[in-house]
Amino acid sequence: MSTGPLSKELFLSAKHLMPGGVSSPVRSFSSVGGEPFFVEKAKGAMITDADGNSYIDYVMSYGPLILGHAHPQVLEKITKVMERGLSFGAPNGLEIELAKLITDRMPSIEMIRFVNSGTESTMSAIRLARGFTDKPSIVKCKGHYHGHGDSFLVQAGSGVAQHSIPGSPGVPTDTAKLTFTVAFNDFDALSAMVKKHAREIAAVIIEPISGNMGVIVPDKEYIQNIRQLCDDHNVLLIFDEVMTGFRVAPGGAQEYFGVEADLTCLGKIIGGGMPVGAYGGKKVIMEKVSPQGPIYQAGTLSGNPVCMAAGIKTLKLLKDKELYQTLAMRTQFLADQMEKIAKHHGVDLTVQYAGSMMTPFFTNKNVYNFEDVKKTNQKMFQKYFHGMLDEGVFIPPSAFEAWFLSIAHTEDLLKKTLSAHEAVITKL
Ligand code: KE4
Repeated sequence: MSTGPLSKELFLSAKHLMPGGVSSPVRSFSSVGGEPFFVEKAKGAMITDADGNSYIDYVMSYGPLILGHAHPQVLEKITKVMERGLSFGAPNGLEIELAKLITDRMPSIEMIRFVNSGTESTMSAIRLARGFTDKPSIVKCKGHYHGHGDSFLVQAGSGVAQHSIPGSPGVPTDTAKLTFTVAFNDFDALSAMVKKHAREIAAVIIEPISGNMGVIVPDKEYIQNIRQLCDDHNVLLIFDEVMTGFRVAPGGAQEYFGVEADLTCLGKIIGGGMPVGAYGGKKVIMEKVSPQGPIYQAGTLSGNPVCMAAGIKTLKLLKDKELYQTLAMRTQFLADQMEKIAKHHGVDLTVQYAGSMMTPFFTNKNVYNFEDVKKTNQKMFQKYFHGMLDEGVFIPPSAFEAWFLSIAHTEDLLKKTLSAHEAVITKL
């Protein structure tokens, strides 16, 4: 499908002013071809482009909008608060309110610092880990995305060294060398790495449930074993729960697996669509953060009242457990039916999910790591993406992303999604 005339015009102007015409690369449709539509408005599970075309939205701003777009109670709360000022550059009570809501649900977080994005939360968390342990290196998993901090934009080095090399121009080799990369879901590889380099490794940072190479849910013992490994070798365990936090369970992946991290990175849902990130964890570690401790981190808009208000109302509306059960049931229903329909039409499809995030992989195998993901049929995904768009369903424009359901994704919208899915599958 080609976009409508107004989106085309907007994209043309945008490309003169912004690299690729977008504020974040995935939005450019570069992974699937074609041009992105420009959004006019969104409400609930629906998003409408500049030419008036509406779609059932499974991007949902890549995770924050578990309550759906423009939830009336969130808007009401923000409006009230913004009339008292947008940003103070001084402490305000709403920071305490959101901090309490988060720490009540994630007991591993005894103390928290607000920032403005997931990238800031992970960047700050590894600086804190390095400062606390006085060790320079970190370990991350291949296929995990922790934002665009230099230490994370790396790729596996050649040979056994596992010292990473820059994954983007502009990342210094000396910085990349301080990041070890290892396959996700392979405890032996991680254990060998940590045992060999424990003296220089400050932390292991992990997406406890992968979302950024598509959804991959590891076995519980994998996560439990990593916890023990870090304890045994004086290495901090950082859970990057920017995506999974308050998404896969009321208390995030740490509740899902029953495993606590030393530090947790958050974003997305805790801002309810407004720019909020946070990192937090054991008091003995967090007390090292400036101004209480020597490890510096700061931010002009951190903790600003309007963003805090959006997060507070969002988390308060996420209070009841039934909501998570409903979201999980609907996600499972959608995933199972999508697989069934594909099988009926002889198309290999595996849909992996956790809570209300899911990813369809065009393969007849389970997907356990980044190597598996790369073997899935990307060409077929591209056709599927455009087919679904033509049918009025907007899914993430990359096979390496997660779909997000919200409480606004009613059974009726799921049925509409499944008929679109069947219409597209038969043409693949
Ligand atoms: P932000 O800086 O984009 O707020 O958060 C970075 C980040 C950190 N950790 C995890 C687990 C994340 O998923 C993210 C951001 N997720 C992507 C979606 N794959 C954001 C979408 C985008 O880059 O535009």
